[in-house]
Amino acid sequence: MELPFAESFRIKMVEPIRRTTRAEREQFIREAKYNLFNLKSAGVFIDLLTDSGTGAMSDRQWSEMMLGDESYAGASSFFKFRDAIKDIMGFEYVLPCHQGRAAENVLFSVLVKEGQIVPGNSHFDTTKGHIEFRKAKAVDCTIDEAFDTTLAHPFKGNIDLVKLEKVLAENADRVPFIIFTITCNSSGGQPVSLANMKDVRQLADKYGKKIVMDSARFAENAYFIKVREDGCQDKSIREIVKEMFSYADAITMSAKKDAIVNIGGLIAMRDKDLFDKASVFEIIYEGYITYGGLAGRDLNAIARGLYEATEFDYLETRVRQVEYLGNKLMAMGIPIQQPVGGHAIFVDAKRFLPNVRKEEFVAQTLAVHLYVEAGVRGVEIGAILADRDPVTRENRYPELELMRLAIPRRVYTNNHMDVVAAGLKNIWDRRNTIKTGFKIVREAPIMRHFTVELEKI
Ligand code: P71
Repeated sequence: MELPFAESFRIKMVEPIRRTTRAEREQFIREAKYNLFNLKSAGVFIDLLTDSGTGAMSDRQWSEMMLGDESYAGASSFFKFRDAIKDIMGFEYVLPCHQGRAAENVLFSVLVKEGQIVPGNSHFDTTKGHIEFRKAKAVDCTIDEAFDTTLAHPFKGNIDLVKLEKVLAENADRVPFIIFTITCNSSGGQPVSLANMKDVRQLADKYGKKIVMDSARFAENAYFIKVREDGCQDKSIREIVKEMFSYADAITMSAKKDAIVNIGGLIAMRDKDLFDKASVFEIIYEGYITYGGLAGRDLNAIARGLYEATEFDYLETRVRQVEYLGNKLMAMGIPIQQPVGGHAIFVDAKRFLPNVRKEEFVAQTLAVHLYVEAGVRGVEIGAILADRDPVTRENRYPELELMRLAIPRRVYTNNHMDVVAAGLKNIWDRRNTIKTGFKIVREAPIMRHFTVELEKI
């Protein structure tokens, strides 16, 4: 008999979680104004709100926490952090930051000016937020295949070269850089191929532009390259990572994802001049350049996490759990973004709930139903997250209404995945009875999804 696949870790410490009753959940979600961010985590059984900062650190990472050097400047922890980034990613200059959006804030303070255009592959919302906050524009150049959830394209994070060249040709002097988000969160945790990175590099060189990579899930991207891209099967994850970053001038990273820590982020770059300029904003916004809002112990844990996340066995365990849930849902006929991404399952809410109008927030409606049904917290990646147009203030309705089920790293077992699948199946079976969604009663002027308040229609 062939031995089945099993996780490449065993569990040394556990944290109890509590099942709640349906009546409790109905009350909790009402009190939360139907915004899943407003729920107390104690009222959530399986928390798939995000894979960001929610992973389980390894025993090695915890021991690194004890070795943290908490000196204000020049701590050994900083050098451990810097050397790990240089070794794995190949960048000379590094600035720690307290998380991903802080890295965006510091780097974009140098690079993005009013009236500019930043093309990329479905920018993440904080990235777009930091671009738009500076009165610049994010232009999505993702390949069209990414927007058809039924199409099993292996690299749905790729940039469409024709779309990109059009932006570059028409706005040559208004583009400060091109941004790749790896993996592309907004299109479903979908990877970018090495071939696409190489092609975009050539275009960038033709127009004299920088490439920035938003690298929150760079290791998952490298895993997909290894298993899906022609000619890459025999390359190691570390070799692929080196090659990916060889096409970038600078990166921002939320270390809360693929560095498997609870807090942290970074900027890395090749150019000393850019580093000097970014250091000024680093000191204003984050802290001194050798700690950037983090404790020495955090820097140590990130350094160790970067090595663990770039081991094939870890990545295989990680991505196969996401696939496990995805395969179960597909077998039930539930529409999800295919192929399954690296960190999450994205349920196609428009196809799941065809009777709910887009103005009533389809993906949010599905997420509320799933919480009430099974105590599972997902998140809306749809019209609420897409926010209003900064100029017209009209609601933006994105092509895809997705409910994301993000799976924390090394946290849940496949039994938990079974509960998620069964919960969704129950809703799927009564989907035709769900005809109405929600209306917004209060919202913030930017990034409204965190604090929005809703009412049932
Ligand atoms: C995710 C997050 C965290 C999040 C953000 C907003 C709403 C809900 C959850 C954060 C990312 C990301 C990419 C590709 C930059 C950030 C910001 N993702 N780039 O997916 O996915 O990083 O949270 O550390 O500031 O749940 P930060």
